[in-house]
Amino acid sequence: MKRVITYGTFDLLHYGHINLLKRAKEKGDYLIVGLSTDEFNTYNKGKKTYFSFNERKKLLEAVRYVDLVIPEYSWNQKRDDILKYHCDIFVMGDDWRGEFDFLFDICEVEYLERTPEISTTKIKVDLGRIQND
Ligand code: C2G
Repeated sequence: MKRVITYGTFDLLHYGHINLLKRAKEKGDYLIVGLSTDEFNTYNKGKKTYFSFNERKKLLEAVRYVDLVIPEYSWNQKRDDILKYHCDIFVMGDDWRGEFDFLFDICEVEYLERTPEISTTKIKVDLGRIQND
């Protein structure tokens, strides 16, 4: 069984996230998602999420490509996670290209093209415009 792992905040889950998860799953048989906790988002990523960790976790667990959701609480847990869950491939969107090459010694590292035109930020801006129209 080929095990794949990826990480993210996945707030306001959208088709760009789904495209990433679909392609990540296609790289193997089992997909683990390291989901950023509320604390990690606030204090380490400077991200304010609309949905809480538990709400985002429920949404991801409903996605057919996702087999397991684990908490991401630190920038430094990836190596331990990959070893603990015996992951063969680490996947991230290519906005992170190069950032995780240091994991090459324990697994394959693949950066997949981001889906253009969609982002959580764009959704928030567009919704803000609609409200003000
Ligand atoms: N993504 C994508 N296309 C988009 C938007 C996002 O392919 N239009 C991908 C990102 O490249 C990332 C994943 O979807 O691989 C999750 O995106 P975010 O929730 O924005 O993740 P991020 O905040 O980049 O957190 O330790 C790694 C971090 O937790 C990654």
